[in-house]
Amino acid sequence: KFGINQALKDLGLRVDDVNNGTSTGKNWFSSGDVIESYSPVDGALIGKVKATTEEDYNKVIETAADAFKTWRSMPSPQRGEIVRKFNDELRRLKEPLGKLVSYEMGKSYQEGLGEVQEMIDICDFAVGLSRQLHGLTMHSERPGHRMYEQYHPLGIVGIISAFNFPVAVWAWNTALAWVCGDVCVWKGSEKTPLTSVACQNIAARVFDEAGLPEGISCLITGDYVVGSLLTNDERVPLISATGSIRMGKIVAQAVAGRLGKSLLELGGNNAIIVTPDANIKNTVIGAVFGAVGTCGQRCTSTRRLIVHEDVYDKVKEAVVDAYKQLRIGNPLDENNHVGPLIDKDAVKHYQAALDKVVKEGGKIIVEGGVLEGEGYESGCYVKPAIAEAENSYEIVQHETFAPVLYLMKYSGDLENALALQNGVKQGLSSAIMTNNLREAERFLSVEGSDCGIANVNIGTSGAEIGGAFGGEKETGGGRESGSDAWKIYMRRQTNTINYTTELPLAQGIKFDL
Ligand code: UN1
Repeated sequence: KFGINQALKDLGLRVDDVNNGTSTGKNWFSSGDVIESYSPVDGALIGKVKATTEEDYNKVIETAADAFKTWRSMPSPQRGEIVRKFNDELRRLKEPLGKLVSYEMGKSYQEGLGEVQEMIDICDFAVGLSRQLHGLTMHSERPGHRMYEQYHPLGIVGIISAFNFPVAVWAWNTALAWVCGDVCVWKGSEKTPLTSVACQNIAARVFDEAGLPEGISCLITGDYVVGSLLTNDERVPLISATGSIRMGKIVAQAVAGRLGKSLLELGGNNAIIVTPDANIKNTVIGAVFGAVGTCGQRCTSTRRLIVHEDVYDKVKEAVVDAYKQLRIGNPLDENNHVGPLIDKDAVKHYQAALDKVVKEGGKIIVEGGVLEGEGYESGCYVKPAIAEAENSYEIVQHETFAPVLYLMKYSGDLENALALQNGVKQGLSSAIMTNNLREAERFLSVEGSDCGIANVNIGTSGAEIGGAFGGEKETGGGRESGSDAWKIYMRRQTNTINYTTELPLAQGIKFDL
């Protein structure tokens, strides 16, 4: 049903192999415990893969290190040409891959396709970038000297990604890292192992057909145990990790302990400020998509709606009304807006958040609950909920990866809304809905939003790949995807060349021998 077996077949995942836990992709050696992948859509076992053991891991890293010697010497526009070929394959396989993302992760098919589109977009970006890895040139203070800087590949980039964007976040990293001349070792989420294998197979085939060494793209599978092999490994100069703040703190300390580089994309607690000058219709679309899209499991999901008292009742009514229209069910059925949460653990966290907000004094205005009965057998379908709450509540201060939206009121000046918006530890995405230029500019000013992403008249989620993506404070400070985010994947070198017959010293120092 919904063509899942066909999608697996199109992606080269042989169903019987996958089901026996014997499936092995190229450039991926895994011989450890079996990881089972159950779909949150219908609870079915989709397939099994084996976890990477320490021995497997070392083999992967050696293969990657070996591949780096070839890859780093290839001119970057030629590396870009390989990324272009990889992108051709993504375009060809967009539908089956989008379908597998939807089925294994639970986001709507539209969003699954959207995620593959993000992969395609970042690859296009990377191909152009492959001719633009510019350094600056500068004027030397010494006569007959030239100074410039250049960027060299780093080496092995370790990528740790989360279940919620099981393929796009890998691509954001790997497409840039590849044109930069790095080789990648990817640990995808153990909750979505098959999408990782599917991607790895696509990449491996492209490299293989180009006669390039295996190891430019590597996959390791498993939980935090295999992740910690990567984060503690001195052979891996950069770790790019996406996930919870808790995970990020562990990764950051491990990597800092060996003075490696880390790029962290951690939790958000994203708010939309709705001012008296907001367009209410657009506010509702932005807020509802932001809160319930991907079943509230985006790091950019809208968690808080901060509404001015003058429009509070109107906005509240419109949003509550919109929630009544939401259709919850199989995400592969395009009539549904909201699919399941990733697993039953996530359902527990969702329920605990709703209990907690009530205990702290919040008022539920759109009832939540776990859905049962036909079509909901997996036990992962929940009703998106809204609670009126105070920003200071402990539960509001934390990111709950579920469709729970907190509604709060502000009065008076925008400054009061900004204090609420910035009054959390996370700093990923933020938005203001207003037609008032002064308010919009204040929101974007130094006294405005403290987040890595600040939007005017759009919601908090749905960033395009062209901008640098990431956030401040406990979100981790990393930037990936567009703009100049590529620089972290390279090492910078400053070069000074003397083309005279003398050796003048800098700062005019005399040193006569
Ligand atoms: C994430 O949730 O980890 O802006 C990334 C967005 C997406 C990416 C989200 N383009 O919502």
